[in-house]
Amino acid sequence: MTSDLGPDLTEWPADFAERYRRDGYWRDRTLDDLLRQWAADYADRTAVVDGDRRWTYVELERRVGGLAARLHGLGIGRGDRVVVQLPNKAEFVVLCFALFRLGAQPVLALPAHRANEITYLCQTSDAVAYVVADRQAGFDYRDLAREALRAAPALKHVLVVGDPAEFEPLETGAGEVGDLPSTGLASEVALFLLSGGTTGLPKLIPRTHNDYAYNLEASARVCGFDENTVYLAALPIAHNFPFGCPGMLGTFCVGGTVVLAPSPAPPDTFPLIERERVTVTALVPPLALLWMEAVKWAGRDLSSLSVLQVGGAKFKPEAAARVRSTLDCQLQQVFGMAEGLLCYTGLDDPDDVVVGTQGRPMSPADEIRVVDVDGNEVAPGELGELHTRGPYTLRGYYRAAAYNARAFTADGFYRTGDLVRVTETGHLVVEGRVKDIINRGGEKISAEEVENHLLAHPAVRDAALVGMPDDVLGERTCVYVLPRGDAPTLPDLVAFLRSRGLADYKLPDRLEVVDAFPGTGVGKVSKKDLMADITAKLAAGR
Ligand code: OOB
Repeated sequence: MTSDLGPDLTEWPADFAERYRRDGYWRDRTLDDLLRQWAADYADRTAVVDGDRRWTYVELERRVGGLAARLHGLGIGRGDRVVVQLPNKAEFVVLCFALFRLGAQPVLALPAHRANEITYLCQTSDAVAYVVADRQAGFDYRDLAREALRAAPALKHVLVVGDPAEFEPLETGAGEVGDLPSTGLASEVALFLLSGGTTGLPKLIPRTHNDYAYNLEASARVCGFDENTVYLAALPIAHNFPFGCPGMLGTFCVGGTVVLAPSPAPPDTFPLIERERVTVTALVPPLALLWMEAVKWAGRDLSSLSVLQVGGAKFKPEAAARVRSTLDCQLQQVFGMAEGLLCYTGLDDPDDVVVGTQGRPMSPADEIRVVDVDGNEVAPGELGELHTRGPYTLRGYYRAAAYNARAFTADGFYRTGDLVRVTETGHLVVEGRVKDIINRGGEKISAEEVENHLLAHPAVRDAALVGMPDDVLGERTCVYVLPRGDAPTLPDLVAFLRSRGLADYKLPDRLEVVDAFPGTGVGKVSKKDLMADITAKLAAGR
C-alpha cells in the first residue's frame, strides 16, 4: 500500500515502511477499524464510565456512528483538521472516534491551553473546526473560541459540549444513527499530538493510524492489560500518556473499562477508585507525590489498585521507593514522549530496576543511540543524549521544515534532548534534559541530582532546582520547595545536603517555599515559570 502524507509531512522511507509491515508492526487497520472490531468482540462489556454514564462497547460505537454522520453533514471529512479541547468527558471519546471514521484529524489540545496556544494550533493546522466544553474549572472556553475565530480564517465551525451560546452544540445522543464507511488509509495521519516542550509553543506531531495502533496495542501487551483492567483516566485525556500508553485506547483494545476522572486530585479520584474498583492509572510525579500524602488521611479503599504508572518527568528514586509502602500497589515507570518512543519498567522487573530506572524501549524495532555533544556514540553505560527512531516514532513535526532539520539526524533519528544512560539490562536511566544543567560560574549542577537528595528530607514533599541570573557567576541556584508540615529553612537544607556528601557548589543559594508549583498542561513542574518567577523577584530587588 502506498501512502501520500502530503508536502507538510515527513514520511518513513519506503524501505522502513516495508519492513515495519513485513515484521507485523503496521497492520494497515485504521483506528476506526479497531473500534468496529472491539464493538464486535466486547459488545456488552462496559467501555466507558463518566459520572453516572456507563456505555458498553456497542453503545459507544453506535454513538460514534451517529456523530460521524452529523459531522459529515457539516462537511467535515478526510484530511480535515479539528482542534479538540475537551476535559475528561465521554464526549471526547465519541468525538475522536467519529473523526477517525471520517478520516478527519483531531489536534489534541489540553484544557490548560489558552489563546496563545489555541490560535497558534488553529492557524498552523488550518483547522476547519474547534471543539470545546462550555465552561470548565471556572474558565469559559467559548471566549477562547471567539478569539480563535478572529485569528484563524480557515475555522468554519465551533462545536460546544454543554451550553453552546452562539455556536453549534456537540451532541452525542444514543438516538442518532449513521452507517458511514471508514474513510482514509491506515498510512495516513490519524491524529496530531502536541510536543510536551516546556519552552515555546507546542509543535504538531503527526501520528498515523498504523503507528498509533501499534503504539496502543504493544503498550497494552507490555503492561499486561486484559479484560479485567479498569483504567482510571486521571491525567488530561488528550495527553499521549493517558490516551494511548496504554491508557484509554490500550484498555479498549483488550476489552477493559475506562473510568474518566474530572481531575487527578485525590477528592475526585479516590472515591472513583473505590467505587469502580480501578486496577491501574497513570500519573506525573508531582501527582504521585500528592497521592502518597493524601492516602494517609483520605480514608478511602484503594485496594483494587494494583499498578500505578508514573512518567512524564523523572520520578526520583527517593520517591519511587515509597510507592509500595504508601499506596500498596506496584510501580511501573514510564518514560515516553508524544513523538513516539515508549519505555516501560516490566511488571516482573526486580525492585531496584523499577525504582531506579525509567524502563526499557517497548518494541524490538525501537532503535536507540546515546551520543555525546559531537554526535558520537558514548561507551556502554555512559551518559549522553538519547536519539531514537522506530515504527511509532515520528520522522518530522508538521509544517516545521527548518526545525526538523535540527531535531532529526540525517538518518532520521529524533534527537530527544534527554540525557540518559543505558544499564546492563538495557533499561534507561533519565538523568535530565540536555539543558537542565545549571552553570554556576563554570561548575555544572544537575538539577535532578540535587532534587533527588532533597526528596529524602522529611520536611520536603517536592523540590525543583532552577538557575537564577547572577552578575558574578552567570547563574546561581534557587530551590523551590513544597513543604511537608513545617517548612524547612535554607540552612536546614544546606546542612542536610552536606551530610549526604554533596559538593559545596551544588548547595542551593536561595530557597523559595511555595504551596504549589506552576504546572504544564499535564501537570509537570514548569521550570520555565519558576525561572521567570525568580528572575522577576530579583529584578524587583526581593
Ligand atoms: C510524556 O510525553 P511528552 O511529550 O509530554 O513529554 C516528553 C518528555 C521526554 O522527552 C522527557 O523529557 C520527559 O518528557 N519525560 C521523562 C519521563 N517521561 C517523560 N523524563 C524523565 N523520566 C520519565 N519517566 O511525558 C509521556 C508520553 C507517553 C507516556 C508517558 C509520558
